[in-house]
Amino acid sequence: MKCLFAIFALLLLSYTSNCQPDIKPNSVVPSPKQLNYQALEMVGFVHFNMNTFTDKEWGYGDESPTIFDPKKLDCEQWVRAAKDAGIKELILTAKHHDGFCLWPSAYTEHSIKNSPYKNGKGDIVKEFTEACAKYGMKAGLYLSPWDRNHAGYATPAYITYYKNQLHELLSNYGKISEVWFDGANGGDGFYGGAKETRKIDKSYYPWKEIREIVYKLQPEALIFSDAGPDIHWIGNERGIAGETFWSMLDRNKVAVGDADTDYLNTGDFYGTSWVIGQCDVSIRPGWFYHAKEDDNFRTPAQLVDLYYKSVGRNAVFLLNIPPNRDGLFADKDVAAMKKFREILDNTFRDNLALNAKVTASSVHSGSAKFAPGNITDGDLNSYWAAADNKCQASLEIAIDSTKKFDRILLQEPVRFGQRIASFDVQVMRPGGWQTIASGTSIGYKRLLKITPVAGKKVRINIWDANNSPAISNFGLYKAAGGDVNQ
Ligand code: FUL
Repeated sequence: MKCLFAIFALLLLSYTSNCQPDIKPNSVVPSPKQLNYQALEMVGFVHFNMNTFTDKEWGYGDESPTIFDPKKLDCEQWVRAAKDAGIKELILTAKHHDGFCLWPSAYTEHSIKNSPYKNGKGDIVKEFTEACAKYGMKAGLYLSPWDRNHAGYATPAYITYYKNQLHELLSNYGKISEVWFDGANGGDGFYGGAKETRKIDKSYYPWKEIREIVYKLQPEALIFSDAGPDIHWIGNERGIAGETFWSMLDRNKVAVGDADTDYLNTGDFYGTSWVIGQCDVSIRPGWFYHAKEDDNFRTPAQLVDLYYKSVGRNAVFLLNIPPNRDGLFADKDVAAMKKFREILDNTFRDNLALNAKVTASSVHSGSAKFAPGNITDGDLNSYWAAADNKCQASLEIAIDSTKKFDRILLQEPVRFGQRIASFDVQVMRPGGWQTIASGTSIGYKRLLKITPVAGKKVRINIWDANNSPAISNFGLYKAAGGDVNQ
C-alpha cells in the first residue's frame, strides 16, 4: 500500500512539474535550427579546389582546368576522418575566389567538366554530398561571392550567374545544412581576360534575395556570413571567440565583408538578433593544402585548446582540413584530429558532479521542474531557475572531497535566451570558501581551466543577469593527458 502511494505521489509530482510553464524567455532567443546547430559544437571545412594544384591561397582566375586532377580522390575518407574527430558537418568549397567550380555547372566552362578528372565526367559536389549522406554527416557548401574568373564580375550579369549557381547547388545535391558566404570581395583578377581591378560596394550583392533563394530551396539550411543571419564570423581566422561572448548581435551594425571584427568577436549584450558565433581556423597555416606545410599542422593539444576557446566560450568550432593533390586528407592531419577527440573524450568522460546534491538560494516557483538538482542530473533539457525577480543567486553542490578537478563546465538553457552576465565558482577548503574561477557570459557552454583543486562543496555565485538566471548543466572534470593549461 505504502509503495503504491509513493508511486502515485511520484507520478503526481512529475505530472505537475511537466505541466508547469517554463521560465519567461528573453526577447532574443535562438530559432530551433540555431539551437540544433549550436549543439553540433564542431563543424569542419574542406578547402579543396584549383588552389590545391597551383599551390596558391587565392587563385587569379586564369588557371587552366586541365591541371585539376585529383587521382585518388575519396570523399568518404574525409568524412570518416571528420567523424572520428567529432565533426558533425562538413563544408566544401564548391567555388573559391578563382571561380573554378567543383561541379559541372551549366553556366560556365570554368569547371570540373573541362578537367582531366574522370575525363570531365566528374562531380565532386555530388561525391561529397553522397559521402556525407552515407555517414550521417551534415553537408554545407561555400560558394564564393567574389569570382576572379567571371567576365561579368561587378556587373548585374554576374549576380544572375551567382543566383543560377546557387539554384544548381541547392536543388541537385540533396539536403544542404549550411551555406557559407565569404566576406572577401572585389580586387584584381582575370575577369574573362580583362585583367583588371574591380571594386564593388556594399549594395552590389542583393543579400536579401540571395538569402531568400537559400531558404526557399533549403528551408532547414543555416546561412553563414559576417552579418549572419543565422551564424556569424568570429572576427579572426584563429578560431578564438572573445572571453566574453554573446550570441546576440545588432544586425544593423554588421555587413558582409565590412564588419567590425572586435564587435563580431564579443557579440552584443544588447543585440536584437540571435546569431551564433563560428570560429574558423585551419589545421595548417593555409586554408588550402601546400606540401611545404606538411610538418606544420596544429598539434592535438593546440586543437584541444581551441575547443576551449571556441565551444568553451559559447561559439561553434569550424576546423579546416585541406585535402592534398591526390584528393585525400594527409595522414598527419588525420592522426592529429583523432588524438584531439581522444583527449577531449578522456577529459570529459567522468563528471565528478554527476548526480551530486545541489541546493540553491532561490528556486523559481518552488517547483521540482526548476529544482537545483537538475544541473547535475546529466539531462541537458532539465534546468534550475531562480525566481522571476532575481538577477543574483547561488547554488551549492556537494562533491567527493577526495577527488581533484581542474575543469569546470557550465551551460545555460539557451532556448530561453542568454541571461547570465557575471559569475564565479568557489570551493570549500578547510579555511572557508575559495574562489577558483570567475567569468562573464556562459551561454550554450562555458569551460574554465583552473589549477587542480579538491573540496567537499562547490558554490556557483551568479552576480548579474539580464533576466532570472537558469542553468541546465554543471560539471567538474580532471584534464586528461594532452589537455594542458594554455
Ligand atoms: C576567407 C577567404 O579569403 C579564404 O581564402 C578562406 O576561404 C577563408 C575561410 O575565408 O575570407
